[in-house]
Amino acid sequence: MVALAQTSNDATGFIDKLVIHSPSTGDLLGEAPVMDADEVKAAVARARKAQAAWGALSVKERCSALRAFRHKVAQHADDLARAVSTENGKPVQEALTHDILPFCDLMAYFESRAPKILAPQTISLHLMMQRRSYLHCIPRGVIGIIGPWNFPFSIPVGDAVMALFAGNATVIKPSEVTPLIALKAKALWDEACKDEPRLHPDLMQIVTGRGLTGAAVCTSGVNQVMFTGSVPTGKKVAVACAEQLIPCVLELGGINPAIVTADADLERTAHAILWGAFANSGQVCASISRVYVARPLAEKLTARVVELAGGLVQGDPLDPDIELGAMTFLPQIAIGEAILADTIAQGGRVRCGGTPNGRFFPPTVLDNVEHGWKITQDESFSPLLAFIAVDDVETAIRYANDSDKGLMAYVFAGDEEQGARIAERLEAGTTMVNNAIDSHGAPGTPWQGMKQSGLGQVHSAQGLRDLCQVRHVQTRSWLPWMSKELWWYPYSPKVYGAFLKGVKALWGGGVLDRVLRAVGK
Ligand code: TXE
Repeated sequence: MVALAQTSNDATGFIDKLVIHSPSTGDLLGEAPVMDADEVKAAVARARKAQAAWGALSVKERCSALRAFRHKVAQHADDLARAVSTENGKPVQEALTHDILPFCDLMAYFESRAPKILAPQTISLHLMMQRRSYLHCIPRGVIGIIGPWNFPFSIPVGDAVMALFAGNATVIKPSEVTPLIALKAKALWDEACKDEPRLHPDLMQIVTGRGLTGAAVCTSGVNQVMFTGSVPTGKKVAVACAEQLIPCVLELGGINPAIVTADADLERTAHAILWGAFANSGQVCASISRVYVARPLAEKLTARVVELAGGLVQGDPLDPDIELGAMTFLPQIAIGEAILADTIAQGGRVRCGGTPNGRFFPPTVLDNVEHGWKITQDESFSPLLAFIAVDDVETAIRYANDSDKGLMAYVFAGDEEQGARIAERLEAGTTMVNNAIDSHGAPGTPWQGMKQSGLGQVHSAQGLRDLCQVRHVQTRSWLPWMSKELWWYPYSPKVYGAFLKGVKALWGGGVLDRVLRAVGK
């Protein structure tokens, strides 16, 4: 493996175009334009025009039409997986099983469930029980999607299809590091439109460029933004959306802890932590980066993970035997190296891995680490894994929660029920027990961050509804002959007195409480 020079997709020097090189070989892969604010606005206008007919279809019709796109993606799965692997540097098997497969499953999941999820919902009323209230879901319009480079297909295109199920049109701004795969997705979308007349090419727009193009998406008249990326950029997106008074969903990464109890199954825990830390070279917002392990198990577990890590094969990501590819984003290597150097300087011990070889960062396991060091506080987004031995579960929980991020957490416990009890106390959007990182692949579950890890959620029934305006309609269901409600004009001391009596009788601990007690409530 040779050390590769910085490629232009990491540089800011190209003003007029993005020039994309393979992270693993340095080969030129292609170019994409850098679009300005006017071009972004024009894309939003085209999308809005196409949305009118799309949003007017029933949810069921949209679901049946979108099938054509799922077919195209699944039929081109090999081609797409290779394209993701080539541009991003991840092993081709990961490209298939982390990007393409979950995307197809997400589509199939919402195709069958979206009609029910987006159907009008009746709200049972309380005091005003003579009324009938219901919620109905209306598409928001055009959804802007600003994507990252670590899952360059499944995140932006997955967010886009959810927006489409909800009846919106989409404008995707892919990461400047991996724009080509988004253009490939768009080509497949256009193909699907030829097979399915209810789909329109303009429902999916791709605007390529760097940060300024992303910023332009937020101010281009879109009705919502879905952003995946870093915390500082996420905050800029939130401010821009606040100024437009449009909602945004932010997915901003994490420094995800794992707690391992003394009775955890050593083999499963070691394999899960290995994969959870090193899949996609640790460039996953859900990666396991810090393990708080019960002291009696600490050496055994660390040694087993080190042994397994030593067997991982790193190299050409297109080779199906390869388990670790190249780092996608060159600056990430320096971030990882700085955190590694800091850990060593503080007394941490490198049990395997260490210095990167060009774009290839070996799986690196450290122990003798103390909670509070940089490696337990800063997102490395690289294949660094720290083991911290702890004396009791309470300390592990305290350390796990001592972070400004809260995306994912993990518990490994022999007793799954005890594991779930620990999980409930962890400050994370999702905590998995005896499993690692793949809950994003379960489309019915929410993907959401607490604290600095984000706002809102993607996936899940709620995530789909959040892509709609949820409107409330209220009608009268009984007492329709009443010419006015009791609290309308005119006001008088008599009416005031009657209401006062009612408040005391109903809620003052009298009649109502006696009735509720009598019926056991
Ligand atoms: O992110 P940015 P980058 C983390 C990881 C990495 C760091 C930086 O730690 O080191 O983020 O990566 C667009 N308005 N994650 O530079 O800058 C930009 O063009 C609107 C975690 O890639 O946040 C790109 O499309 N958009 C993450 C997207 O935002 C703007 C996955 C993300 O860029 C913009 C990747 C602006 N002002 C990196 N500026 C995860 N959560 O999984 C830039 N962009």
